[in-house]
Amino acid sequence: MSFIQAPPVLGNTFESDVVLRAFLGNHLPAEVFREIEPSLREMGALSGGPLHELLREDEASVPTLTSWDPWGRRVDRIELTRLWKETLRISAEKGLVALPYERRHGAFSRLHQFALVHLFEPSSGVTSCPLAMTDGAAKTILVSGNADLAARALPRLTARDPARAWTSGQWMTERIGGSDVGASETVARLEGDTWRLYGTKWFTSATTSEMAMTLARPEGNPPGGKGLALFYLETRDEAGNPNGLAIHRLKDKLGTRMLPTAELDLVGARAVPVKGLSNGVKNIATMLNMTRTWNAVAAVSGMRRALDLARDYAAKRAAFGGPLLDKPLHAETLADLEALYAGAFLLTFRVVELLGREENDALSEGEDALLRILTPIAKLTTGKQAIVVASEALEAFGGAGYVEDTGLPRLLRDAQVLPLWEGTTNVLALDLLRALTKVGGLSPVEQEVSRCLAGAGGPLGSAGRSASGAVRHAAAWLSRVPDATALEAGARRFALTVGHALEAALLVAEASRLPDGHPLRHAAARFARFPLDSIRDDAPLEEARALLGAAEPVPAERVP
Ligand code: MFK
Repeated sequence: MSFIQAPPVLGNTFESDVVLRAFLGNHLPAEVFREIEPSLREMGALSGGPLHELLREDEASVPTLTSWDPWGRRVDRIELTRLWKETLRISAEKGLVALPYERRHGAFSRLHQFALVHLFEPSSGVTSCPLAMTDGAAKTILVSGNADLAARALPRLTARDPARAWTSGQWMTERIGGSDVGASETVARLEGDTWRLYGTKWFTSATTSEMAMTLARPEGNPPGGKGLALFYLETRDEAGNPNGLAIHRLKDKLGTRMLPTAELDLVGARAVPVKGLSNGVKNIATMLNMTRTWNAVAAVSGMRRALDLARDYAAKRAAFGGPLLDKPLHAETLADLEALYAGAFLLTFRVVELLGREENDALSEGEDALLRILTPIAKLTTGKQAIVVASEALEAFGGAGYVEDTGLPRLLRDAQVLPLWEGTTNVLALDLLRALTKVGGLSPVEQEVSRCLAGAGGPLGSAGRSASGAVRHAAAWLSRVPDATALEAGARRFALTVGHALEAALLVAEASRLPDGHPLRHAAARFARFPLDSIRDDAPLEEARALLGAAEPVPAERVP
């Protein structure tokens, strides 16, 4: 019998996640941690066990669209995969959206929710997408002050009974713009006393959702994002017929393949304005900030899963006379990825912690500005890191990482969406500049870094100096940048520098609270040796333009 390699296996993913456990131990009151620990242990067992097995069995399944019934009636019915039906049921029962609205643990309810999401997400087949939008819709309706909508939708969006629970879509992208949402072409017309929407939405994720939040321009409104209004619509009427919607087709995507993403026409869909008849972009920003937070959690949970598999494989795969884990270069490679994960986790869960405090009126002075700034930073920084970790994890499996039926390529495909949807890296870098203008500069970040580094000595002290040096450089660049063009051109390098510096600083803060030898202390020291600072003081835009050939657009009639 020739050699057969044992595949990687997962254990209880809560018990094996040293970073999650240390963080919760440091940030939750002991009685809250005691109360929620059984739910986390149960989710870790489910996600590392039966749910992961179901994901592997159902790996190749995709949702299907049936446009017509046998008698010629338009039905536009989407059939979900087996895993999706199961994970939607589980997520309702476990309260993955409901928990922060029930507020059983006050400001700590968000930590409980997102710790569960972190464990659930990697085995969910990206059900996290509709859950993120559902959470975003619930919060947006809640803060809009629209009592009628709150009474109708909130009990459904936060239901724990799967038979009653709704999910929500977030339909923004049109053919004309995914980033430049203000250019949207969808029109809202008041017919009698009902608003009806007409237009095309080009990417509608989780199109099986019972409701959606969307943008449309009331007739007569000016162009731009201010002229749009935020609307609520239900996708089916009482009889189950589509509410003025026609689904064209489902997208054939690189990843998130179990997630039904449709192109659809709004052909007189009945809709209700959520908050006035203008300022649609501003009003949907609450939802965007929520889904961007979910995005960061999905990024770190994907990293954890890739590393769990790569670590287990390295322990059992022998080459050149011993396990891979004993090879100095393999150990170095995986350790760097572990440090990346730890930094990304702490940045993301700092946002989660602040979000919980904001929703329970428990923010300290200046922390509202910090939350506004950290949300785009966490989204853009972790989205990029998730791809690095997934790609390296695949490489750590050699050829097996490139073969579909190992399930490993999915890790990379699903990571690739994270810097792209909910705003690309560049859009988020520009959002950071928008946020800094609103809050009056970078000082909330500088204060956060100082707080993190206070009292750190020894190896942690030198790690802290790397973090503070990078933030100082970012602040200096921001104060010296000559004009708006140079500011925009440098925005991505600036944002990533601030993101990496914050991760390093948060690692130092966390490690300082843990005993010598704790893995997070090693992660902090290792992370600070990464190049944190990517700002270039002389990055002439003319050079970039010359390099691109200052391309004159090819006239449309010459495009083949
Ligand atoms: C597991 C994770 C799952 C995640 C779910 C994925 C579901 C997938 C569904 C999608 O992909 S939906 C598509 C996602 N699309 C985007 O994220 C849009 C990306 N584009 C942007 O974010 C643009 O920057 C933006 C549309 C906001 C630009 O629009 P405008 O009209 O040029 O914005 P403008 O004029 O700067 O801002 C308008 C107002 O909104 C301002 O307020 P004021 O009027 O008071 O000044 C801004 O401050 C405010 N605003 C904008 N972004 C904000 C914000 N406020 C708070 N937070 C923000 N993020």
